[in-house]
Amino acid sequence: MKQKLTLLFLFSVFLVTSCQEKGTEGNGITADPQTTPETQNLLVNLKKLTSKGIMFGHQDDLLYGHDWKYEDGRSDVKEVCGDYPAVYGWELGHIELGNEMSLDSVHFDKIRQLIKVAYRRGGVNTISWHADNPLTGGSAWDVSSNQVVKSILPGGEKHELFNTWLTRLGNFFLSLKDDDGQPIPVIFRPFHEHTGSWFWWGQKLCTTDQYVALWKYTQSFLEKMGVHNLLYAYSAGSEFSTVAQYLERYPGDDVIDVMGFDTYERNGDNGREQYMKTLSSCLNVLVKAGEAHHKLIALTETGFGGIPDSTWWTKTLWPTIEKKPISYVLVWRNAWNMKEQYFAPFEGQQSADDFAEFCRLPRTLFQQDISGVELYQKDQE
Ligand code: BMA
Repeated sequence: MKQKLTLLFLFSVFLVTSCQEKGTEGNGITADPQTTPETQNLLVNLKKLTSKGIMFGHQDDLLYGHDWKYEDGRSDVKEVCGDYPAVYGWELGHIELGNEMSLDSVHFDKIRQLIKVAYRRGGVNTISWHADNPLTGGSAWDVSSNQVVKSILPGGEKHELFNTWLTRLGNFFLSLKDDDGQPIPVIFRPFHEHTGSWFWWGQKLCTTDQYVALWKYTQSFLEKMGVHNLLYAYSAGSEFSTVAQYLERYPGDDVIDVMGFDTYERNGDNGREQYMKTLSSCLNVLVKAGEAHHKLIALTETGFGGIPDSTWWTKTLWPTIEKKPISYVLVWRNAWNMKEQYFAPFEGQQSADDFAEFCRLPRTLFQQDISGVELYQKDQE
């Protein structure tokens, strides 16, 4: 009997410690069990906000626009509809190299400063990371080797280099502080569009196990650095048609907070029909996956480059997403130095009036619609 009790005791100790090691005891809210209260509040409040509407997001909105860069207070979106987006996307590619400027020629100091501005307004910040290829030294789009992910995992020849890169990334996250020195929560969306094969972490460039290990390693590295202001977003391309396909490389409920995908309308025959069909079917799958795993869902990137359709916002995008419980829709950047690359309108652009109408819809949420919501405060209800 005594022996049995001892065994039982030892087994319980094993269970408790292994749960603690894996962090599975959690806080019941976010994937990282130690996230800051503001980050937890953000996730809880974003989930609630989905009943009110869909937030609009724009990549690099405050940094530059179609024909300007670094002008305080400016935003192409605001100039067209009178309000800032509710969600602000930022890009950290080249932070890993220790550079002062990103791959899009933007100073990381400026990004840090504007993340703070957006946070002060009560907006939501989300960060993508087109990290260079650590094995070849090429860009994120260098898919010449399928050994890259393997090479940066423990035991791989570029593992130490990757640790250095993650340290630089983590230091940036640690530097995001409000006026009181408290960490600013952000949604971190690395290794995105992995269902396609155009980035070194893509479908044909690594195995499922390697991709999942990459996520887990990254998250635990950042946690060990003391980074606890992140919600982690898993964001596929549109190459899936079932929940099983969507979740094929899902790192797990203990890693991910937000689920999403990226898809774009392209010029060409049936471009609009094709886009609406893909968007709608992927959203149906995303809704199911989100419900099954109790995750916040979002259309993490979309748009129609150059917006050659004057009613795109109210006749193509909105009818396809309006009934879905997504948290936000983010359109990509208006590159000041590439005149054809823009995804939000600017004054005089052919879809500007339609965008202003889209902004006025009761269920599209821009900055003023969410400023009163206090996304980072604990709900008093
Ligand atoms: C891409 C394009 C590139 C850019 C990259 C990272 O989709 O916008 O011009 O460098 O995103 O922001």
